[in-house]
Amino acid sequence: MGSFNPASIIAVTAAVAFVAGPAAAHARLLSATPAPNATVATTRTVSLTFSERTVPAFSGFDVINAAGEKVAVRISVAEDGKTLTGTLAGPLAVGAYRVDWRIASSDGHRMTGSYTFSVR
Ligand SMILES: [Cu+2]
Repeated sequence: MGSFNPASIIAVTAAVAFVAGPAAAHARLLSATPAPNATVATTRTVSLTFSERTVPAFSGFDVINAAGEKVAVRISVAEDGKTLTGTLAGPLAVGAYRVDWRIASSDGHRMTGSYTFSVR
């Protein structure tokens, strides 16, 4: 117990996080704009908010039009790691869209999901 050992503290923290993991840090989609199943005026941004911090390197989404084509989108992650905002090159055309999302939460769990919305 004499010398301070950062590695052992990290190991203990990791073990506690592992035990507490599934209930404590499993991310799920809380809300999105446009909302799932919504019909909205055109928009240039799509944002998704998750219940836990996501790992940016493994998190993102695609916006797919009715023809099955991906719409170019530039994604940024909020400082709290929970909200992913995609900025489109221009306003979305009228039509139906699907958002396919994939995230990793800080406990290492990966999740995917999808929802649709329409632009009128
Ligand atoms: Cu989890």
